[in-house]
Amino acid sequence: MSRSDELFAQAQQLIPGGVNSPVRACRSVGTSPLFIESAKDARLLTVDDEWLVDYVMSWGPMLLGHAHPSVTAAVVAAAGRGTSYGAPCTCEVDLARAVVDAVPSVEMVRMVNSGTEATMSALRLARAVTGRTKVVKFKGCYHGHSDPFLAEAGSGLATLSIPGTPGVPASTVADTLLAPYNDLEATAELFKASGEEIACVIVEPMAGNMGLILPEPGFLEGLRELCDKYESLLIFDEVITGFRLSFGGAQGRFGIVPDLTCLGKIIGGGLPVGAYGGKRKYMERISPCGDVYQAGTLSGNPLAMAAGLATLTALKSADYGALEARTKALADELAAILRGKGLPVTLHCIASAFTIFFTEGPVRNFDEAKKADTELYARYFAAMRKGGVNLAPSAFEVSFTSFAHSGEDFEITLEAARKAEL
Ligand code: KE4
Repeated sequence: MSRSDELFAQAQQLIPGGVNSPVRACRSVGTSPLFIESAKDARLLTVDDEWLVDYVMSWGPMLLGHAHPSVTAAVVAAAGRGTSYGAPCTCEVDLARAVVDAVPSVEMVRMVNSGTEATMSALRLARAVTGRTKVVKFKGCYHGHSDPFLAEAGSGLATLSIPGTPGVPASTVADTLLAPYNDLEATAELFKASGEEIACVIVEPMAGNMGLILPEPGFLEGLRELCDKYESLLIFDEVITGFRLSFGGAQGRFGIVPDLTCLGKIIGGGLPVGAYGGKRKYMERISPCGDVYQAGTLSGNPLAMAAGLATLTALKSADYGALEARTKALADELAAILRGKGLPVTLHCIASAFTIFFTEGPVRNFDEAKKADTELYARYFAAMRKGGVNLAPSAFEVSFTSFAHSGEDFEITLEAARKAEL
């Protein structure tokens, strides 16, 4: 029995499913997780002394690569000054300023501890600002695990949501309206029926939780116009795309300005950080300067702020264009190798992110993404792991590169794909 398997057996006695977040259990690809001893650059070292080229990258945060020297040094130095004060510290101001300077829509920002907290808080703020309760989200988009977002399309009318999990009351998702991603017509229908009650639209400006799906031309612009017309707020969930699609996130790349923005992952440099921000007139409604309550014991934690600031400081001078070109070349070659095996492949790629869907496509929304062959993905996952490559243990996630991925890493990846018997 491997050390990973020993640890997983112990973990399953103590932690639900043996993991602290479900996807890490690797159930959808029919295997067990590998336990990690350490990570450096684009590589993970397992507890069984195996190196893997990593494309999960902690599900997005590690755009600089693992154990980046400036991030590690910042965290170590911060730790020596104490791990939490329960009072403001300089680094909170510095990271807030870095976010405000980088993200076009953000004039003020509140730090929280996860993407879930960020979107949960942004929804509360939008409801307070508009005095309305309904929220529009898109099927297949994931905004964290707070109740209002755990809604699925009910039978009959697409707009009738039902809870996506036990424990969420039907009343909680009664105000959650659903439309297919990239479907502006269906979204306009929701506004036509309930526009006066819609507090906000929340959208991943690049969908990253049903595999990578890009907004079709006019989709985001159309959401902006609908929100303006009905005086609802447009919330960009940039937990994945923030500082990844460009230093200004998806909004910086696509030129669409939302009213509120949710951030996470990269802005913590691997430590627990989320944030929500936007126009000053909205953010000043947040307690204690406003009447909308939101709080957190470890929000703005000095170590997390130090990691985030070191990360954004390094990214500010990073060559996003070069990484995009390298990522596209890798993804194109991977897709060509897999197509060369006679497999149906739809490749979506932007910046340092890509998804290979095992279907002919097109893949414009969740229903089309679900046509992908998940059993084939599981075989691909296993073959790549055997070849020393760590992919997301789900067909509906994104592969992330980083500024630390080397040519050798990419060659190991392509060789694993060439050898894969699928
Ligand atoms: P967290 O609460 O997990 O920090 O963030 C929630 C969240 C919000 N918005 C978007 C667009 C997200 O992608 C996420 C979380 N992403 C998943 C993977 N795609 C996290 C992985 C996990 O749940 O373990």
